[in-house]
Amino acid sequence: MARIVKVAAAQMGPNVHEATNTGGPGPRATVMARILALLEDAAKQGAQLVVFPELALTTFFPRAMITDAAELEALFEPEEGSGAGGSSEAAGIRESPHFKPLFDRSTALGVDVSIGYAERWTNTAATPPVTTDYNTAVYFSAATGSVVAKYRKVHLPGRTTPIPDPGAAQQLEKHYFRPGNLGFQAFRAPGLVAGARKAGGPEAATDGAESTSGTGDPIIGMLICNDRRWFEAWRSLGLQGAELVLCGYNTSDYKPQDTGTPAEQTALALLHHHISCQGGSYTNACFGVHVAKAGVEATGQPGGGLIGGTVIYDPLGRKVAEAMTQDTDELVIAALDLDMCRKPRQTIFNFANHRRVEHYSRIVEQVGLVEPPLLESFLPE
Ligand code: CDT
Repeated sequence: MARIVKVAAAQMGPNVHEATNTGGPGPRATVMARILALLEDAAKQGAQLVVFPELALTTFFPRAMITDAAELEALFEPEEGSGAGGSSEAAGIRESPHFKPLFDRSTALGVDVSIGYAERWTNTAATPPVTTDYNTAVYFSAATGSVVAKYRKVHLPGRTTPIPDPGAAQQLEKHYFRPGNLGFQAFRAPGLVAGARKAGGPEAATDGAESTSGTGDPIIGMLICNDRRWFEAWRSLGLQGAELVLCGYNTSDYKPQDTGTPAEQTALALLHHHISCQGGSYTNACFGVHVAKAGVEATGQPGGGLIGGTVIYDPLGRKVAEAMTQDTDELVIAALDLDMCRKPRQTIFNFANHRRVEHYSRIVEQVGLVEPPLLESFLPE
């Protein structure tokens, strides 16, 4: 039975905050109306899954230092529970007034959704309760009417304090968020393909991944923006057989403090984006769905512009489809045959046959760069 999933990458134009032009939530109702319009359009075109960008409900506020507590609070979705706050405790976001219209409509249309937002998690089991902010994405399954997976961004770029130059573009994710604590956990999305093998079913294989590979419900992983540049993240998902990697992003197009004209910097940012996405898909034999929030969110502010580049790559590293626009709401839709993941997994990227983990310890034991020692002296002439 063919395992084909029709996916829509829902690129979003800028979420402009007219009031402060810096970092507020933007007019939430307008943003949600755009998100719902993209969902409706995708459903009409037969999409089964719609992927939205990182921090889809708000502007990319880490470009500014926000000191007003109320303004900051309005950018976050509050959630709470007595554990780490993974998908099993995601009822809060399911019922959040900001998200409920989207999840209700997604359920009615039978279309899954993956979307990013700023999460304010309170662990109520701690005394006193502990609140932690994360840059988060959830996967909402229309078949179950619930959030079946949550991912918290692991690689937070930028700084904890602003660059002390008023002309510089800021990237303050390390100030606003803590690194994700849920790891790179792949999961299966129910109801996307017909005839998927189930655990304990009459025909279920008993001899491991080799024989069940490519027969169950689709295996999905989520990354958020900067994560796509880290091959450790991709491999963590690849090792779980992820067939579809979903990644929303906000990547600035120009920083005055960097070298090059705006056009040159934008071209380089797009090049690095595509290299990362293409390489991740190829070396892990998976599809990658990469979705931009794009365009100018904060006029006249350094770092106020974001690249487009919404794109879908296949397991051989080929572009399947990409956005025509660089700064507007636009759907990029493709039917993805998940069976394409199988051949490279049986050959060049057959991990079980070819990986040499005895030589990889440095990757997890060492964080920063350690060069070989300097040579003692010049080599003789
Ligand atoms: N949102 C996010 O992670 N943005 C970063 C900007 C880093 S500067 C190139 C990114 O990796 O795209």
